[in-house]
Amino acid sequence: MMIALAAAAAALASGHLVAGLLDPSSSPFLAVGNTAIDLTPAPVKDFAIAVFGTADKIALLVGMALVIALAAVGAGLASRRSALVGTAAIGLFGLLGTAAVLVRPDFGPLSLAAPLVSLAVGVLAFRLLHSLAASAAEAEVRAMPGEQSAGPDRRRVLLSTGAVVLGAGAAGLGGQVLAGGIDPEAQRAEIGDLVPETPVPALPAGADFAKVGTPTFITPNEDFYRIDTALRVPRIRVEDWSLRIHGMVDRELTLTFDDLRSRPLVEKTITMVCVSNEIGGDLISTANFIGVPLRDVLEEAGVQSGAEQLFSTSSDGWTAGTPIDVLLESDRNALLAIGMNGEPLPAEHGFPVRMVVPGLYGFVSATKWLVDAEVTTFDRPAYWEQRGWAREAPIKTQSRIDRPRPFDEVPTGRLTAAGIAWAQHTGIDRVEVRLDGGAWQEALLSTEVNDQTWRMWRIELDVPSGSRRIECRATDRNGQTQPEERVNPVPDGATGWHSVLFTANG
Ligand SMILES: Nc1nc2c(c(=O)[nH]1)N[C@H]1C(S)=C(S)[C@@H](COP(=O)(O)O)O[C@H]1N2
Ligand SMILES: [Mo]
Repeated sequence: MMIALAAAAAALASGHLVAGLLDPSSSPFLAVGNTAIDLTPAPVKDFAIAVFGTADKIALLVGMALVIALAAVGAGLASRRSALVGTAAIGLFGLLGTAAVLVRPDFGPLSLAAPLVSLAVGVLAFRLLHSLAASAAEAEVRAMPGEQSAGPDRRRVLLSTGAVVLGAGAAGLGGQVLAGGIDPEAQRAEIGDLVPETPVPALPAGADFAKVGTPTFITPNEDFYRIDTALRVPRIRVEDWSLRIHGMVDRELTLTFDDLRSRPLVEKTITMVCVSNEIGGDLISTANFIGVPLRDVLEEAGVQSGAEQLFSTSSDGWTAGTPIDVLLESDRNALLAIGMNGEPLPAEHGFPVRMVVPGLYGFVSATKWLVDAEVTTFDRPAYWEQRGWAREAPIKTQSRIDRPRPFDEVPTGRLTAAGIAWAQHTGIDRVEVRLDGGAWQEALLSTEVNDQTWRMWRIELDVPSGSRRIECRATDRNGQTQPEERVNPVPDGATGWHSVLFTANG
């Protein structure tokens, strides 16, 4: 049992080490995890995001490790007599890892090395320890009571197993360190602060109501929500990075990071939101994005008639399809972004280059670690469309209550309620609030920054003592009031009014 566990650890760790040396994303353990993410049905993924939030990836890896350990224990127990079962089990897991690496979108000729080494080390370690243990047991049986046995003894088996576990630990750590060879932080430091030629105007006074409980208008980079399918944040060397724009264009373009940086950079304040955001959820954030207008780049390439979408691909093979007509709108301000709040993009937010399209949910527009952009028709479904989500997904008008919080206890009487509302690219016209299903009252809105961003609201309410329910609803500049009907995020975004239960005392 111990032997099988040690062999499994050795297999995983050696694969991780070789992957660290040659091609970090070919680590069989991570590849199985990534493939699991890609194959997971959307509802399960949504559940994982809802339960574990941004810790969903850790949860997956820990779960995988537990499954492998259990399988190893089982195989170890079944291998008491013969090494066959254990060898077969390790071989099976090895092949699974190899298959997972094979189907990775960034599969390259060197990628097979890691899973194959992993398979070989696993089988070898297991057979070696197993035969050692077998002969130790045999020697013990043969030895006369009180006599020293002639063959290898238990101690040696234990020591060898320990050595394999230690070796596995070292190899695993080595793999982590080597995979970290490209250090995004060092590269970001080298790029330094980004100074746009057209910066955003200074934030107007009264842009947020943070003092009464709304978020700050600009979300600090470290607090910006993060959603992606990447178990290991892609690490891209800036010098190696380029973006190919091709397909239904008159002139194919290949842009390097320097090409982008040497263009006149613009800065735009944009609120991004994830389609998986539940009513009242927090998958929404705002930043000053710095970059190159995507529309200019598309016009240089010359979009041909009949083109329907920009099919963008990340370095780790994730894809999004964005309607071309949206990207070509003169007031859309879609960006090839290289900066966020004055700094180069953080690694988790797409370093070195990502797309940002105001007014569209991230899954159809906000490709991080962008490396390829093909102008094409809608015939080709992108990552989430293949999994049952919508092809086109404009952001729905929404609002959220931040104060009071659910189950707050507040003093009876005057209460300041506050929250946010958003209708990117259309703008918020008004937010209304009501208590216990009573009459709607209009809230005070924060100063508008631009129509691509969220807006904060606040209102003074008279709250009688007892259990209370507060609701809010927003109306956008097209006159559309958000519908009361609750609809789940799948396939194109949740609807419904946010409500919060609280108690007034005294
Ligand atoms: N490469 C890549 N880009 C991606 C994704 C992804 O899984 N992989 N997720 C998208 C989704 S669903 C959203 S909501 C936004 C989130 O961007 P953020 O993590 O910077 O907030 O990125 C988009 N870009
Ligand atoms: Mo998303």
